[in-house]
Amino acid sequence: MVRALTVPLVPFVDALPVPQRLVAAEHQGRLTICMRSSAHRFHRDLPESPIWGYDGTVPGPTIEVERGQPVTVEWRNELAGRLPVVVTLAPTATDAEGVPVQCVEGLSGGTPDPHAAALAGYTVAHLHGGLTPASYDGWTENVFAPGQPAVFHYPMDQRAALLWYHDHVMGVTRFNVYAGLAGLWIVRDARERELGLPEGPPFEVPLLIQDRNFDLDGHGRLTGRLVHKTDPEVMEAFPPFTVVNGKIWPVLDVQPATYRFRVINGSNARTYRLVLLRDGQPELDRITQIGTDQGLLGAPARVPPDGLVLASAERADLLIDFSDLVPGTQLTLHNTATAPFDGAPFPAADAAHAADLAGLLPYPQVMAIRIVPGPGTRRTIPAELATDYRPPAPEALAGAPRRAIALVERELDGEPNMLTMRELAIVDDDTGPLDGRHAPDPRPPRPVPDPLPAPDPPRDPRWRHRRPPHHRHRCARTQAGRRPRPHRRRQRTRPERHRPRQPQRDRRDRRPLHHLQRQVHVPLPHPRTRRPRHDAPLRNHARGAHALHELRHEGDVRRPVGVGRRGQLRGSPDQCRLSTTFSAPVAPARPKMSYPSMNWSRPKRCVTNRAASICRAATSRSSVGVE
Ligand SMILES: [Cu+2]
Repeated sequence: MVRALTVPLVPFVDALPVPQRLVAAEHQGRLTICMRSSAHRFHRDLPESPIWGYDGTVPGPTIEVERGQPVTVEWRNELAGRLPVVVTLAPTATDAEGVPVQCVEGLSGGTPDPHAAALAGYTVAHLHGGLTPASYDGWTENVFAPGQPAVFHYPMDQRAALLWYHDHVMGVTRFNVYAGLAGLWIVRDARERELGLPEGPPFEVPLLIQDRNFDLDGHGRLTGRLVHKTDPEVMEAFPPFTVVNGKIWPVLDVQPATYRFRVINGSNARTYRLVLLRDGQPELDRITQIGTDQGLLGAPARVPPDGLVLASAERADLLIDFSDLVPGTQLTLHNTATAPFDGAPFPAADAAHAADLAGLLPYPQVMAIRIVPGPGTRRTIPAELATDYRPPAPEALAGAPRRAIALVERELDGEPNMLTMRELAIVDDDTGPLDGRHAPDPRPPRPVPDPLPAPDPPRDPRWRHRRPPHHRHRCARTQAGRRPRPHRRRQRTRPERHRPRQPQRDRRDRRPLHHLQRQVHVPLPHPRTRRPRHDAPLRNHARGAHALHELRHEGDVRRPVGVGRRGQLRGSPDQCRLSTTFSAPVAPARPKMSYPSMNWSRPKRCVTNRAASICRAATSRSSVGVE
């Protein structure tokens, strides 16, 4: 029997927790973090949830480091017991009332996955965004067992930015992160200090935004046990409750001053479009974006008028001015992005009413901000921010080779589809403008190559997914100016849900690949990456950075994009339209990259108009997208 929630949770009753700070310089650059099984209360009215956490907390401590001061972390795996998450696949996409099961609590008739339930605490820590030697990067296969420690050295030779560390185990990253294994990592540098930006509490506040769901007991009460639920139509989990720093819909008290928020979307798959409201009206003008994944922008930027979009693992450095507000004023942060996010616009003025069951967004609330008495201090924002980063000039790109890489959905007979990355074709170096558009390929269409056998034969279909949750690696740039490609919005309405199942093709067409709506920068390998693995700090980027970085890391998407000879075709450009090409100078005689240990197959079919592309050759260490 499917149980229903009888006691709803009340928003904005828990104070926003600020994770414990761990300043590396105060520990001579040597830190110890223990992964522990523990208990955590996600909401005042919830029982404690069993979790796995770094130092036993959700999120883990926020590690703060200085650029140029190496840090050594001893990661101790002290996890005990089995995965504290119930993983399930609901038998139907909607419940008896036509409500999508992912919008509701509990298992929705699904049975707990015995494979997930049997997972012991094997783990590996990965610093997302770090320029890290391969041996310390936390590759998905480099797991260590409960009881084992691992000592990782991080050079921290990179720009100041908000990074995060999280579990990275092959195939189960999404479950381990969901269980709580995530924390923030802040790199600071001299340039930031010159700007006098808020640093540390109370005026610098990290916000780790995630979505979670919980089980119900026989009386419809939340038990606190974490539930990772998917359904037959949506392979990612899009849990209903928004959790910030480990609390559902918390509230933060602020003084009438300018605050700096280090925001990261740490959800497995959900994209957020954040809108700040006061009395139901958007107040986005209070927000100035000063940084992104890779640190400070060149200049401050306004957030887009319909809200700040953050995909999975994406970060934003924001200054929000509360200095003109009187104590007692309350603002709320709302999410207007449906899931899977298709880029469909939603007016910020309606953000208070953004709830959309069909869009797997039952609760748009994220958190509240309450003004309390205090000295009013308004901060002047410098017109120039970063001085150590310049995008490549168009002239510098003039002679650059182009690579075209597409995200394509690979269809598998009798099984869920998978999203993969494919190199499509080489675009001539000297034709076509480098304006972000793909020049039409004058060559006649080529037949799609026959499929090759997949490297890993599928096992339990529930462990394979049509659209894996993932996050991408992006370069320093602002949210503004992004323009999602036009897509039909998912039009599922209640009556439609009761219609007979449509053919697979049509079903998928109604569910556009939301991952493709936004530009993704993926660096291509360069000669440095050919060094032997043991002494190649950047080799990881030759391998991992070509792949979409997803929280599942199973098979295809983690596979490197093969960079073949010029003119070699691995896909069908007529079937995989490119939205963007981007290139940068590389050595003309760039050697062919090969990955003898990595076997990869071709897609059975590329999906028309579903391919976005990125092509980017790494020109310098600082421009390398990192994971
Ligand atoms: Cu990551």
